Amino acid sequence: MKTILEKIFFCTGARNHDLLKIFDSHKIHFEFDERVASFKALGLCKVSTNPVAVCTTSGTAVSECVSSMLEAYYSELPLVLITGDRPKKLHGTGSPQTIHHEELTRTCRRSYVEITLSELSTLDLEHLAFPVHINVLVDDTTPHQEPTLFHRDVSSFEVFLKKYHRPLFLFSHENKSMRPIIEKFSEQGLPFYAETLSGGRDLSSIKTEKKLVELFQKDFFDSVVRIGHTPLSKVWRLLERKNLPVFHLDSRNLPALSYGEVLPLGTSDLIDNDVFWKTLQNFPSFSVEDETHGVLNQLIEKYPGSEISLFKKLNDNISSHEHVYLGNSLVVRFFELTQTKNFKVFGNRGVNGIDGQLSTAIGLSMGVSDPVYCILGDITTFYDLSSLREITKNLFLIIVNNNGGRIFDMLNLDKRIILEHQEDFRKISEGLGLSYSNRIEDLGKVQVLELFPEGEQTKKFLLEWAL
Ligand SMILES: Cc1ncc(C[n+]2csc(CCOP(=O)(O)OP(=O)(O)O)c2C)c(N)n1
Repeated sequence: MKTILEKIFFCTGARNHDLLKIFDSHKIHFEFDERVASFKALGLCKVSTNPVAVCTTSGTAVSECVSSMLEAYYSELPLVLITGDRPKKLHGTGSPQTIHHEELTRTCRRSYVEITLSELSTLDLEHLAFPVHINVLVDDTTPHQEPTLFHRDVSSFEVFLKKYHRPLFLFSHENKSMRPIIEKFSEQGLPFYAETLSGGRDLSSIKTEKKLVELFQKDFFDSVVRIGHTPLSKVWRLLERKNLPVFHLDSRNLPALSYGEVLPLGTSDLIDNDVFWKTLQNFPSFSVEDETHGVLNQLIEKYPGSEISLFKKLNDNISSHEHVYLGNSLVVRFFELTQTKNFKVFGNRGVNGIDGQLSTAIGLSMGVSDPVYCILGDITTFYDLSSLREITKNLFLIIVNNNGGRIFDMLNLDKRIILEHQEDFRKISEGLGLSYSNRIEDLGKVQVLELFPEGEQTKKFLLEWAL
């Protein structure tokens, strides 16, 4: 950047990762909590001669900076909010972690610029009034695809299926469990993948995401029918590039991709819809051989200390039908990978923030009398630390402490954004009067159970699993 920045409070994320190379590395201060980072930046603004920046990934990471931007606006401080955004073509589609950044800061900025990554490197802030919001469209190069068609009539689903032979049926999640429709669908003799938040994970005929991705990459499927909100699975991200025909059955009327045909119907509309079920019954059945589950179990035995094996133990030790709240990042993925039981699964997958996860689980536990098992990563727990003051009696917090944001390790991103640490939650839990253990045998007996997977074993596991 042309303008000298006093410091850049860089909040870790995949979307803003590429912005790292633009900044003077001596001036970067890494953080994971955007609210904290942006207030630190605000504090520094008070005494520095140059503007101070906070840089975030997309989604709720941006809204977490609104309070400090408001303070900067009314105090006339030179705060610079730099946000990594998804490509323009995905705006307004409901695609993962994609929200309207521009709208969020309308009342707390004096200038706004929307630019590409290369434009950021030459940007001069001199003529811009502070606070300023710079929204960077990362990876805005992929060509635009066919516009999305929106339908009102279920017969369009019939028309779509007539064109294809091997559709992938993908059940993601809705605001209520999708289990009833998945149960009915499983009798149709068609392969499908049900994600953990769908409530029907244990019924899925395709057992692992690895198998799903393999089939997808071998062009086994010629189309996709998505039922529910924005999926979690890796195939969803691959689809954006692959351009396979997609039919979206989404009650929000969102494609969650830059293309596809959308029918704004949810499972409560579909469960008794004759045209929908007749279309499926008339479809020639086909099947998938899934051997990956055996491989998974072998690796779980081979690497008992790995994070995945630990999740398998959680699956085995939590009884069916219990409430489970899953944090974003690896937790939701590894839980899905090892899940074999019918749990009531919850999470915040609207925009996938790691903020407010423990509070959401506490709120949920206030509405039920049964136990709620809340599984979070260490960084996610740190983010919501003040919630630890008020853990409800029926909430059992399970922290999977792998010493940082290990998702970034898996994505092979700059190691600095993992924010590796050696801290644990024992003292803070006990200091707040919470019962604590690090033995899995104490699951359901203590309010805070902290588990420490063995990083080397996880690495070896994942290398052999090779997703
Ligand atoms: C509010 C917000 N800020 C940043 C991110 C980007 N982000 C996604 S995962 C992650 C790290 C999570 O670390 P941890 O909770 O330890 O889980 P692990 O990756 O180890 O499974 C971050 C910072 C986000 N999703 N939401």
